[in-house]
Amino acid sequence: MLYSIQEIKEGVKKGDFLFLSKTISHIENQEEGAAAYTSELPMDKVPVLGFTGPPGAGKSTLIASLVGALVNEQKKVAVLSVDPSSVIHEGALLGDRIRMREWYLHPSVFIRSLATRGHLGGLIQNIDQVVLLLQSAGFDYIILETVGVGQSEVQVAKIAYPTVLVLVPEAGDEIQMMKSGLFEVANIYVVNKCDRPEAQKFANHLKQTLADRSSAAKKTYIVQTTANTKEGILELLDVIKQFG
Ligand SMILES: Nc1nc2c(ncn2[C@@H]2O[C@H](COP(=O)(O)OP(=O)(O)O)[C@@H](O)[C@H]2O)c(=O)[nH]1
Ligand SMILES: [Mg+2]
Repeated sequence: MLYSIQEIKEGVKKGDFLFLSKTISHIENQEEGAAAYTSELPMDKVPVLGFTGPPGAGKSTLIASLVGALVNEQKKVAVLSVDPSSVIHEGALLGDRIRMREWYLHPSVFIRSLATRGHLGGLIQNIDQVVLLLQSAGFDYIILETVGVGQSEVQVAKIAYPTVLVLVPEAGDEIQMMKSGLFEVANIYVVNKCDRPEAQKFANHLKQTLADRSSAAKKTYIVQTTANTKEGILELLDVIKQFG
């Protein structure tokens, strides 16, 4: 049974997680009438933070730590992870669940994954709508996690501001990112896994590369983190807040 626009307005205002989850399912499955769900929502200007980067870079770990810092500030946070629904990815999804485990039952944290089903047009429209819904549901921040492997992530990055590109000091990733176009759309560059020996060298190289590429108009930020020990997380949050 689909909801009426009135039910949506009331349910979203209450911010009930179960209701939000059901509503997102309707949107995700493109149920009849779901396209109109967000037509009368207030469109609050809630920041949408985008996290992208190669699989395994530590996006989920970083987000889990950041959520911790935000919850400490009494903030309410919604985390959306966008996953291409392929069999190989199920393992990663499970990994995300483990990484985010401590937040699954927290009353200030709403976590949800969206499958992309390889259908780009539908995907973007759906994400827009889900984000809009969440922006009306009383959250202080919405965090989007996408795997930075293709053009769809560049499009998702357009919804988010700032977009955080998570890189790791491993050969190949950097080159992959530069090719993907994500390098251009990112506002904040995170060098994660700074506990690795090559991290400083990688960060220096990244700084040089960005200095060579970026125009004077675009200020770039590089933050070094070790997500699993929460090192650099508060610094990252400070930088994110500058995009207010
Ligand atoms: N050594 C180290 N491992 C990390 C760090 N951040 C994340 N990891 C590990 O890297 C793996 C992938 O992390 P995950 O957050 O799932 O990456 P995602 O695919 O980008 O979301 C996990 O085993 C994490 O525990 C870090 O700063 N240092
Ligand atoms: Mg992840």
